[in-house]
Amino acid sequence: MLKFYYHPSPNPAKVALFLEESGLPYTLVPVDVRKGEQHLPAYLAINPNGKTPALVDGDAVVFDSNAILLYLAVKTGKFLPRNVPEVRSQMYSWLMFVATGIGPFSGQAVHFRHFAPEPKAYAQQRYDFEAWRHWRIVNAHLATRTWMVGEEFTIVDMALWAWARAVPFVLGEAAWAELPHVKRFLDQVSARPAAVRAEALAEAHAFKAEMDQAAMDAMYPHTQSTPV
Ligand SMILES: N[C@@H](CCC(=O)N[C@@H](CS)C(=O)NCC(=O)O)C(=O)O
Repeated sequence: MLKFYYHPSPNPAKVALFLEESGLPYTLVPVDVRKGEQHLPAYLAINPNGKTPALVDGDAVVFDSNAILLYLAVKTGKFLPRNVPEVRSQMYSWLMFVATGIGPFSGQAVHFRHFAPEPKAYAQQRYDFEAWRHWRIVNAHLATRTWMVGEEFTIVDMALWAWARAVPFVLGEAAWAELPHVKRFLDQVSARPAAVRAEALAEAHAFKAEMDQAAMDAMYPHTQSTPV
């Protein structure tokens, strides 16, 4: 039985979608990052990066959401595009684009838009600019195609969907007017029954909702009221 270490936020959502799409049996293990559970020694033994998600499959331990997607796709043979170089090369490129561009820049844009203390104008402008730049690339890519790679729904779409859900929080409520193709993609994936089930996992546990000082300390340790 797979053990899926989960928090209701974008990177774990990618894995939740794969697990629900594939029907693989799994046990959900909540990791409440606003309570600091990502820093507990038992969790760090699974994911030394102290972030969610992680996956344990018998003796195999995988951390980092895109690594987990690749692991599960290779393990099951599901949600991979056609195995020809001109298609697989696109899969690796767009998967890493989401992993190293969409995710980190969107995450930092959220941090500076919603949580960082002043002064933050320069950092906010930089991450807002970069987040927009990445999302506009995706929007242009999706203008002429249904899915990110090839003709089928793949792990790249799962990775993108998880962050597309957060676009208004990342870029502001007006963002969809400028990203209509991303919105079409989001609606199409969100309508899949597995996506509905993946979203419902957020209710599986009473995760801490408040972003109070203790949560800030856990998630942004450099801001700690009592530095370690
Ligand atoms: N590169 C990692 C990033 C994981 C990550 O940032 N996870 C967030 C949730 S989306 C988290 O656990 N944050 C807790 C923290 O930063 O302390 C991945 O893709 O898995």
